[in-house]
Amino acid sequence: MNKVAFITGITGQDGMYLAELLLAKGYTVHGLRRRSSLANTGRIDRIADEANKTGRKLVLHYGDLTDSTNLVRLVQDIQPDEIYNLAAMSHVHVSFDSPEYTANADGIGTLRLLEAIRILGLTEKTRIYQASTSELYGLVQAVPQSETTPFYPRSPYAVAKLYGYWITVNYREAYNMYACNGILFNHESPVRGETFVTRKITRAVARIAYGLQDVLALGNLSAKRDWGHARDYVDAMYRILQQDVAEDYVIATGETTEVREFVRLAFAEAGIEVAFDGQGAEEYGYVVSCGNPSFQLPEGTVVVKVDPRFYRPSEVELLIGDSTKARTKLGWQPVSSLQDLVSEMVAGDLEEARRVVDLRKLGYDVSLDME
Ligand code: NDP
Ligand code: GDR
Repeated sequence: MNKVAFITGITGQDGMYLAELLLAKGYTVHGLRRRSSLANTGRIDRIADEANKTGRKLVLHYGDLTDSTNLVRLVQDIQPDEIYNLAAMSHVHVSFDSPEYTANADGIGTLRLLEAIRILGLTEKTRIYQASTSELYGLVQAVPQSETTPFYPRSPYAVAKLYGYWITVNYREAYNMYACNGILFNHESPVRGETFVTRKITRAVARIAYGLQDVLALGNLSAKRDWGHARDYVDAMYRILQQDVAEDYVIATGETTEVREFVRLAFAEAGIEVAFDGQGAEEYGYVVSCGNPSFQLPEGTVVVKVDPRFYRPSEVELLIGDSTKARTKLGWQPVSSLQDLVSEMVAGDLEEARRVVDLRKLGYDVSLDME
């Protein structure tokens, strides 16, 4: 019998890659989608089409992590072997604006799913993966961060995820459930949400190169993140649920990079050399040379500036993960390097920008959404 998976957050970045992986492994995949006034299934439409053509099964259900009765009914109907709880209000900065909603969706939402499994008597059948995060480490206590490093969350998002982490551990211990946390460090891809810093950067690089945007406005350029590729990280999620014993794992590359350096790498990928000058809110990035003759960017053009609107009330300055446990026990390791990731993201955004330019040349009025 093929296994049945239920993915919350299937319309998000990780949901897309995970659905693709599980369908390829022969799973029947059910996903939770939210009702919205505009289409929100853009990331998985292609996968759903391919699944239909090849006779594989991908089923979407309306629902929300803030709605217990909906979740109980869905888990009852689906009878999943595995639940991947990826749904969350996942933007750290936005969580300062919506702290109560974030606690409800990201914290109590996890409890609602665990309770659905328990209420329905599925504790022996259904395994559950909780999307925990390196944001739990927050204010640096020690580096690199591993499964034993103390947590010190620094945002309403991270505090909500702290509840999700511990309630998952508690249900494992109290009810002998196969419930695990993957403590995943930042992972990105060409389908990363446009307001996370990597995608914001690669999209701006493409638009600036094609003359569609003047400048990239960023907040803290000195923050350091351990960035991997989402495709590699969903493979870890799958492996975490296939073990004999339920445990928690850190998933990371083990390398950390400043936001400023990511900017430099992304521009370089488009053939544009950028350097930085100035300090704090007065820092800026300018073009040193432009090796691509199609882009009109004279030396000295300012392409990056700091906008304090993007500073966070409390920041996480340094993340670098130690994933020795996952590498040893799960046989997991990342395939894509940071350079691979940057290349893939910039290539995707250059193509998108070029399409806009072409459409405008044909007389179409294409507007661009901006952060
Ligand atoms: P995204 O923001 O791309 O996707 C989030 C998903 O959750 C979307 O499908 C969204 O739906 C859905 N969602 C949001 N709120 C609700 C709700 N109340 N009820 C139901 N669904 C909801 O996140 P990622 O794919 O990047 O991340 C997946 C998970 O992993 C998240 O929980 C995130 O916090 C966590 N995480 C992510 C890391 C990363 O670097 N990407 C690192 C560590 C953890 P919609 O499309 O309608 O908005
Ligand atoms: P993060 O990712 O907060 O680590 O959470 P994000 O890409 O938003 O920020 C990374 C770092 O870049 C700095 N930064 C900016 N960030 C954004 N979004 N926009 C800016 O303009 C900007 N300028 C500088 C930030 O201050 C921060 O230090 C992500 C999410 O996917 C979470 O859901 C997940 O849990 C963690 O990664 C691991």
